[in-house]
Amino acid sequence: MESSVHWEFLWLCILLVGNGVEGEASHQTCRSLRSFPGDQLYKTAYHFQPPKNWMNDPNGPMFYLGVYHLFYQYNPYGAEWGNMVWAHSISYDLVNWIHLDHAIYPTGPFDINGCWSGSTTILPGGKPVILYTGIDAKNHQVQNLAEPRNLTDPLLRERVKSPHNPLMTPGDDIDPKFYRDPATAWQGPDNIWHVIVGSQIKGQGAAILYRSKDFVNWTRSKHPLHSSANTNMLGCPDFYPLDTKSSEGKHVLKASFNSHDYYILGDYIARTDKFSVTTDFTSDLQYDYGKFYASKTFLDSSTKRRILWVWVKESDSESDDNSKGWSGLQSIPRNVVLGKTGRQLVQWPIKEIENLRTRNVSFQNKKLKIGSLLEVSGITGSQADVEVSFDLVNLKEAELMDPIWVDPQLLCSQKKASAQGKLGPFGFDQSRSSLREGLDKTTYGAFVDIDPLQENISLRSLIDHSIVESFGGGGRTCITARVYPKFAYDKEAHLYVFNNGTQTVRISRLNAWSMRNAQIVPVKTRREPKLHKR
Ligand code: DQQ
Repeated sequence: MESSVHWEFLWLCILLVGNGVEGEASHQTCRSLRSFPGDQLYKTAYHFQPPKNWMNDPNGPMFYLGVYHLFYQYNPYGAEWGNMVWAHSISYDLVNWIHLDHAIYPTGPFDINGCWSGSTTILPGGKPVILYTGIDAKNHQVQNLAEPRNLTDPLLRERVKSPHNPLMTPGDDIDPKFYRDPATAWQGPDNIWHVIVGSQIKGQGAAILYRSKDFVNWTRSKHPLHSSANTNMLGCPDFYPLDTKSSEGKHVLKASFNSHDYYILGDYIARTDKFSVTTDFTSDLQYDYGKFYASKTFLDSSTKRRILWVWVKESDSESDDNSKGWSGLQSIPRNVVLGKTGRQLVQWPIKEIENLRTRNVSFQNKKLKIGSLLEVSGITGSQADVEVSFDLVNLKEAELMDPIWVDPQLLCSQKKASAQGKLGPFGFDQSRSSLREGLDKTTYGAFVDIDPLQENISLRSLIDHSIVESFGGGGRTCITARVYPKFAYDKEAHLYVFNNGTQTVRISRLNAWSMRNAQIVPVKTRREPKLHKR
């Protein structure tokens, strides 16, 4: 963190529903306590969710013949993980979705125990092919290929699996439990295909590199593209260039481990097949410092955007999920670019989501005195898009960074939003709106690399019933949280801006919108495939 001022001193807060509000309202909301229809209360209105059951990783997202495709890990039989298939949905705008029949499900010895995560590669000429992990008859992880049956169908409703499956199997030095999640492949200047597969070898995370002339016969390279003592199983690797017109130069390598998605930036030289980095995976560089795992990007060829999808898991218990009948959702797709400093990525919700904005409230230049709490009324607090920026009236008063404050998450969990600093605090406090017992109420925290002498401090939050996705400093730092309000839901949800510091701050601008529902509907195109519950 090299900016001159750090956010932990800026004790400004925009807060979704205060705990006091919930407590005071308790005697008026007995109705909700008697029958607690969590399945409906917490279901999102404009985030992607299947109609029921368990969902996890996004798989093989792509744009094909004018249609966006999202596949995802899905359990057709219940709200807990298991029986993995690739479910399939399509969209024309990345906001409204149509669910189709499952795309990939167990059919042969190479995937009979499950079809796990993988990626799409668009071959020259435009054919989208899928590499995915199959759990074979011996419960080993192997890599398989599936191709569309009919390339003229923009919905790509049917696939054929390669007669050569499995194409890749773990070598003697690889534990078959740690060998999965093939990334999108890329072609070198010599036309050779390259792909990485996530693994753990001798206790270190490894992005194993394979090469192929024909996408069917793959040879393992002597050295992984990257290995790391900082990770265990290097899950769901993603490797992509930051220049959308080149397959060389500055690249991102993302790995999922310890429940978070970490990335490193480095230079990839195609001629030597070397990815050189100056640092390894550390907690400093994460896509998101909240609930966010197993993400996957794709290049949207229609707009040349790199788009990021991610699984946002629940923070409630397994029995809550079973009574809700569902678990897991996808973040709003985010556009990812390299930030101006070149040191980190910047993410922003795709602009199409703004089409759902409706009733608007906005104001400018409002002073927030010490201890004040300002309600943003006139919009739906439980389903909103809020942008706010703050101007520090008296920056000279900011506290200096204490060198022992190296872990922002620890700092935020110790201080909480109500602890009075000089300028601050700033952030959402998930526990305030989730008073129910048995929830994971981790307080998230992260630094934001900004210079408040040069720019205002900004925060955008997408609020959708049980999820809050927040983007600080124009997307330099992101935190996603799940919330399960016991009282403050639907019309009872209120939105406040507050200042718990000892200095006045100014809201330079606030713009908030209620959000309409996205249309997410099932369409049955053919009969449900026969699945064998395990
Ligand atoms: N989920 C998949 C695996 C992947 C994990 C199985 C990450 O392929 O490593 O559902 O959440």
